[in-house]
Amino acid sequence: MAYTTKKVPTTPFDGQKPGTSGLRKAVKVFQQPNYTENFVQSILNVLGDKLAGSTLVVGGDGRFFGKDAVKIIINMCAANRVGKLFVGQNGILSTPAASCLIRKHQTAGGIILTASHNPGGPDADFGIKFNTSNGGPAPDAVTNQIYSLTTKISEYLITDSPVAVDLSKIGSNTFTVDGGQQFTVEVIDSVSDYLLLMKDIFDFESIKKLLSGSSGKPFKLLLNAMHGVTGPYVKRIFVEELGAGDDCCVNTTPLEDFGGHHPDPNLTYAADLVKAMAQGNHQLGAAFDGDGDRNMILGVKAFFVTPSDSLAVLAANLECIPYFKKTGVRGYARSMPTAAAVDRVAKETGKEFFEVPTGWKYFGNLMDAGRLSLCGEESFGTGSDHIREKDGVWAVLAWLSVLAHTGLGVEQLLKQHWARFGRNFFTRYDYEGCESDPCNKMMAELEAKAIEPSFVGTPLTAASSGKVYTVAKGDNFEYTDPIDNSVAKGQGIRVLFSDGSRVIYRLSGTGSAGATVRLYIDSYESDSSKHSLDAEEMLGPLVEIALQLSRLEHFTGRSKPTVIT
Ligand code: G16
Repeated sequence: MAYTTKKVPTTPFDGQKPGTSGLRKAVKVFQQPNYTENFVQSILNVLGDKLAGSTLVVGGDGRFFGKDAVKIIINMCAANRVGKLFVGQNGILSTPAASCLIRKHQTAGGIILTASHNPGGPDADFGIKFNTSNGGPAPDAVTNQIYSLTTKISEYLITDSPVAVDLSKIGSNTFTVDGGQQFTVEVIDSVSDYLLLMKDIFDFESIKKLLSGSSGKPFKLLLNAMHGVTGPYVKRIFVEELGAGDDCCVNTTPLEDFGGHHPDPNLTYAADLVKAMAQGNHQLGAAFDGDGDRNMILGVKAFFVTPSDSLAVLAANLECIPYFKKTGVRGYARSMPTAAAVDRVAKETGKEFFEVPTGWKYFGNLMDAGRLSLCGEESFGTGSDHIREKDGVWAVLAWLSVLAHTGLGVEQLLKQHWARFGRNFFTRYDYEGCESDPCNKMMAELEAKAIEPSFVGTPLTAASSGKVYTVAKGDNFEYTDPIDNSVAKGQGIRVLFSDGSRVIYRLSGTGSAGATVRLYIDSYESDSSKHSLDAEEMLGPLVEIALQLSRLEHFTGRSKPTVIT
């Protein structure tokens, strides 16, 4: 089949600025004529002279509007002289699988269609994210460039008629554009390459043995794919390859609206998993988000592993994973609001440690420079330098490897870890869907307080308990990338106390409208007699202080958070 290119005149749309991870808006915003096309053209233009003849990866989490967007991207790539696209079958690719493919085929990058954990459907959210040739989310410099192009765009290129590709059929399709240029769309199995990578990283035999109970202990696994993209991955890897049995996974059919739920693996939105695990019949439970990069880990009777602890426990046990035996373990990192549990593992094991702003993109340079092996975030993200995205399925395989190696249960493992390193109690309060203006005022007022020199040394008292915390430092977090010296300013207000506890305030960068306030509380306890105490109780006084200090109720009108994790 042959196509010709047409130039379509267009005008810029306001607000096409990518947030923490890509452009996320309501589906209806993306469906406006030219809206998606403008953003895609700006992504393609950012590739400059690398665009002609390039190869890109395209796919997404299967949410509503995803297939339409894949078709638009195919037609625009053909017209923009891209040489080849790898497209997941039916437009499906988990975010980790897309990162894996970009790296494996050494493509110029990839376009990932997801709004991650945000709900899907005609009245919910959609998102487009550009990943660069290292497989990771585009860094700020690139997303700023894309945004700048969206503010000036005057035309986009697209084929005169839709490129005839059947996305349900695996295979290679080549077309001629403008009488000469060859354009290939290779529709690939969404899981195969990712599965090969996992088999290369982990000892599948030892995980199989654990899951079969042949090591002497019965082991049952429960995975909840939340009707997101991980369903096919979970079935192929855990059921077909590792023999875990069909009943090890639920909600494995990807749905365009995720069954009407938030595909967000936390205690609130993955309440089904918590309920099922509470029965006590499974040794490990996990849930994943819409695009498969987040994970939540639970032990028997729904014993909750905070993402900060999950990172620290894996850091302390990496030697049982063949990949790290091969590569060695370089440094560890976490995002700034993530509880500081992994810091102590880094210190004890003499590894380099980095604290970066919220956003997986900030880990990329460190990994590319060979200084970072394992990292994670409080927002249920864990991953390593095997790819440049966080990776939900990888995290479960890593946990199973550690359980197989140590012979311990999840709770036992955590308790041993705390006894050795101490425990970080952590909680995050989210106030979703607030009005933006008052939240911006609250952040400005907080920043003014935090950077005032006299703030240091101020005793802050929780009225209900009389517990006093003394301010050691206040600032708005700023990060200088040690590899390219780029600076990210204004990454969250921090109030650090003299006992090592921290209170952090940020506005989310992944919402599609209004503002979401995130309040993070982290406190360290070395006394093992207190490690089993209730986290909410332990953190109560700090929460009270954080709310007083920010006058959050005054600014947002909210007396309670929407979600506590
Ligand atoms: C994205 C980023 C993460 C970040 C999370 C929450 O995750 O990749 O690095 O921690 O958003 O960001 P925010 O607090 O700004 O909402 P995902 O899973 O949504 O792609």
